[in-house]
Amino acid sequence: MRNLPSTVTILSVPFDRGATRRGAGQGPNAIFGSGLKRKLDTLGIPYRVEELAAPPEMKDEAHNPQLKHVQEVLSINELLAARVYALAETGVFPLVLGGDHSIAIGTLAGLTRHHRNLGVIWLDAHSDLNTPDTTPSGNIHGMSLAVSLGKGDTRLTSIGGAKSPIKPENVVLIGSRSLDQGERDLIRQEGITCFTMQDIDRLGMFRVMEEAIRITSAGTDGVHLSFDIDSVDPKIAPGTGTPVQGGLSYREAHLAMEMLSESGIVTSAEFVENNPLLDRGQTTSRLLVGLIASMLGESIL
Ligand code: NNH
Ligand code: MN
Ligand code: MN
Ligand code: MN
Repeated sequence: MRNLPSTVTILSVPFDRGATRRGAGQGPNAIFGSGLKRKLDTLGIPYRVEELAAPPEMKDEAHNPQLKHVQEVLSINELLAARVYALAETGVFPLVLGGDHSIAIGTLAGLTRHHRNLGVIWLDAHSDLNTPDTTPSGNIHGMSLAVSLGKGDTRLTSIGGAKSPIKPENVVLIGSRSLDQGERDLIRQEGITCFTMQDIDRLGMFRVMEEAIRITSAGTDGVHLSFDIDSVDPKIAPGTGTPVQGGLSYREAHLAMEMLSESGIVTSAEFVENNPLLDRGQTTSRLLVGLIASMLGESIL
């Protein structure tokens, strides 16, 4: 029952200017340090590794407290969008390692140049649906999904050139438990499917994932997994900048990855917000290696 992708390109994105706390920029190296390559070798998955150069720290000419470090966010995401687009065109599986979640802007911009109708599974304690008008923090990592739906600052929404923006009916949020008012409004207004932690408690992760797989694969030409490690409970995944209690258990997170692998629908993925400076040893990085392996087809039996 193993569904292994034919070839993977790992794009390491050491960028953390989309968040307040620094450290997620060291996330990719921590994941490699916890044995990702060995794991892929064991699974027999051919892969290549590329690292995007983080932009130099720029002086924000017109500093906007509602859109912090926008120059740097624009610069890394233009690079990332171009790279992801090229990879998707050649048919390899792009596996992006962050970095904070603002890099989803570039990943999705690149993907939606290739896919006309992309499904998105967004596993996160948050929904990242803020805009400069609604953001409580000014941090762009809290805006990336809104940008990918075409909402927010036009410099951000136009990254990657002409593309097909994500359609709200192709998006499923899973693990939500910290939503801002503007985000709740947008979820309702756009009719985005949102499985909160309460839904997971009531339905169980198995049914939630069955639904998520059905919704994101219906009529789409690809499915992207955007995995924010803060979806997992901070007791199990302490190495992240904005931990929120009451998250996914170890098994719930793995079950989600295993079901995605079995379904065979996932065409690209990103794993973000791993902050080794806040980790307890390598707890979070090791967990990520296991989750990535499950998503790529590792099975228990
Ligand atoms: N919603 C908050 C904000 O917009 C927090 C976002 N932080 C995240 N998102 N880690 O996944 O600032
Ligand atoms: Mn393709
Ligand atoms: Mn996020
Ligand atoms: Mn989050």
